Amino acid sequence: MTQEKPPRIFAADQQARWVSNHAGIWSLQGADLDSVPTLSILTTLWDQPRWLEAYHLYDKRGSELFEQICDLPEYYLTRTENAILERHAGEIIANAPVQCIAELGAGYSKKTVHLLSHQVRRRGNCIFAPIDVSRSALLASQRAVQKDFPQIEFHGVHSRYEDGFSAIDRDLPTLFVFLGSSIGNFNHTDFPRFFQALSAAMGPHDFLLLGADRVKAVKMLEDAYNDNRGVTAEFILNVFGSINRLLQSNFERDKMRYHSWLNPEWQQIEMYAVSREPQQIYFPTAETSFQWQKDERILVEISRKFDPIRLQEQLGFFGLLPVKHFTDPNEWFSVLLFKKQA
Ligand code: AVI
Repeated sequence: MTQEKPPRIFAADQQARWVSNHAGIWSLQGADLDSVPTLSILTTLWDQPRWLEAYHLYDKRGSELFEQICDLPEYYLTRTENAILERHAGEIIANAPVQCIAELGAGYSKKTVHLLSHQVRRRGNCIFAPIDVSRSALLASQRAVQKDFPQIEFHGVHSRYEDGFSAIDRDLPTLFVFLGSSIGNFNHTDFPRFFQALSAAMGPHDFLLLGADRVKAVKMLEDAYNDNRGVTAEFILNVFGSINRLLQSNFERDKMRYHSWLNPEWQQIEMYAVSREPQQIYFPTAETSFQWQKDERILVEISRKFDPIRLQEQLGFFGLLPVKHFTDPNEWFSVLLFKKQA
């Protein structure tokens, strides 16, 4: 463990809680990022209907498959959002006078590079604090950012979103960045909980930049989540391999298929694993099992689609005031800038 002094991104009462075991990467002392998944998996699989929380999808293979999804011709989200950021990063940074950029679920921080380069150009310096539960993603982000922007102070925060953003000093003007329409993967309970916690953690000089995929024609949406090459199906069904490793369960890839559709009332893509035959699923570590019936669906992920104006109004109730709305020529995707109400 390296004996680094916790950086000034952390509030004074948080400094002692964060430790570094790799220069520039911080973790909460004693935090066990693996303890919650077991309980989450078992409780949601015993719900009616059965479902899973989306974060289980991102084991090593899942993260690789998601990277492949981002490059698929049908999956317009990543390239559309990237083009919006490339075009408007200067204006975004001009409207958000901050010293720190904190990215939630940073992944490899590919799109954020546009913001970092304008921040450096305009203000000369910057702290970049990606927050991610994946250590390998933080290390990859660190390598890329330190190579291209040696003047940026990099502090990777290895934690769940809420632990990470609530530790950041409220007096340090910060732009929180949450891209990729990841808010679409929150259900109707997690969504308000997330924005309540984020807004409470934000200081009076803070901003939020949010990427949100928009409501649009059914075919385009359904194709984006059911690609010709079957990468999305592989990504969704891969979660059961990861559950098998964690819980020594016996889900079998060959005994399930992928199904997705746009639920028009909820304006969300729903992604399911469907059992091809009746099967008993055992969880030896928890000494329990359930019968997965033929054609019974497990909801693995939802991806909600948004009306940007309504979203702006909704976030106003959390004390987040709209500053600017950026979109692409087809109006497929929105990047929204908010300011925390002082
Ligand atoms: C990460 N998230 C925003 C993606 C989405 O579009 O909802 C996850 C995804 N699932 C299947 N394809 C992409």
